[in-house]
Amino acid sequence: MAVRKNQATLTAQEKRAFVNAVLALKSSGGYDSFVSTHNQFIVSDTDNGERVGHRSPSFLPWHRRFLLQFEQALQAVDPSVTLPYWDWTADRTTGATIWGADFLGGNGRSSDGQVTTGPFAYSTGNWNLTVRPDSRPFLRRSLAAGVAQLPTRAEAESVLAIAQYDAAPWNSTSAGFRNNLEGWRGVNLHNRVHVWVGGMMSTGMSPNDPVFWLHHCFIDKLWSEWQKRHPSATYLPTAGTANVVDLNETMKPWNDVTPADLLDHSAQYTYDTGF
Ligand code: CU1
Ligand code: CU1
Repeated sequence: MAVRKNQATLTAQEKRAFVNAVLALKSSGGYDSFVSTHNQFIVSDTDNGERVGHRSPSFLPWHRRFLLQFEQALQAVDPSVTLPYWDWTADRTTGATIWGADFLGGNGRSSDGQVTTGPFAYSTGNWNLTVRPDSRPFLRRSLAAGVAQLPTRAEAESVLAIAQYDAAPWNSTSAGFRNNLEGWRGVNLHNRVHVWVGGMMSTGMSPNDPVFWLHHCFIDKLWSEWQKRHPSATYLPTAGTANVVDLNETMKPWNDVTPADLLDHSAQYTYDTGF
């Protein structure tokens, strides 16, 4: 059984294995297809009739499936690797070890936002952005610039306490757990973390920054925790809703998996601890 761990508890060897698998996927070209897919689903979320990846109930199952596919791609390189998660309620400073040169590297420099330390620095030659919003090929970050504070544990707890999964009109104005977690409403958890990191994380091409996976792994863990705390609550809407993915409807781009299929992740992975 694959166990997903808190990145703060990884050994030096586990950090190296994760980084090396990511770099191997990048050099084989596989990594960039994840960036394209994510960006395509940001765009089609607003352009097409059906909302899938964001601003809709399937935000959580869509990313759960997306992360599973990425984790399997890493495991094809190194079967020992699982996705680590970043508990940003605990590791909440620009000096936290997640930003170390032995893991994800640090903040972007002030002149142009370029990350210059760690394995994803442009100068290493290993991390050139090919799916990118403009001609700049380097990873950019501006930690704590777009918003000063990451969400707190109390804020996360307040969202976990919301008993209903989602609500009509099933979008970025909805009440319910999903939209409060996604961050269009209320204390703003997920969206705020993208803005706090800044640079590529503030764009639809956010998977260009490997911290994307650790952020979304924690979002997935919060959903998992919410499922445990509200055992009688279910994914909504269950059926017959235009323009969003119902419980038993397949999701693009896979077309072979429904939210119902993804509710129980225990056969594929577990988390090391509860929240
Ligand atoms: Cu996303
Ligand atoms: Cu996200």
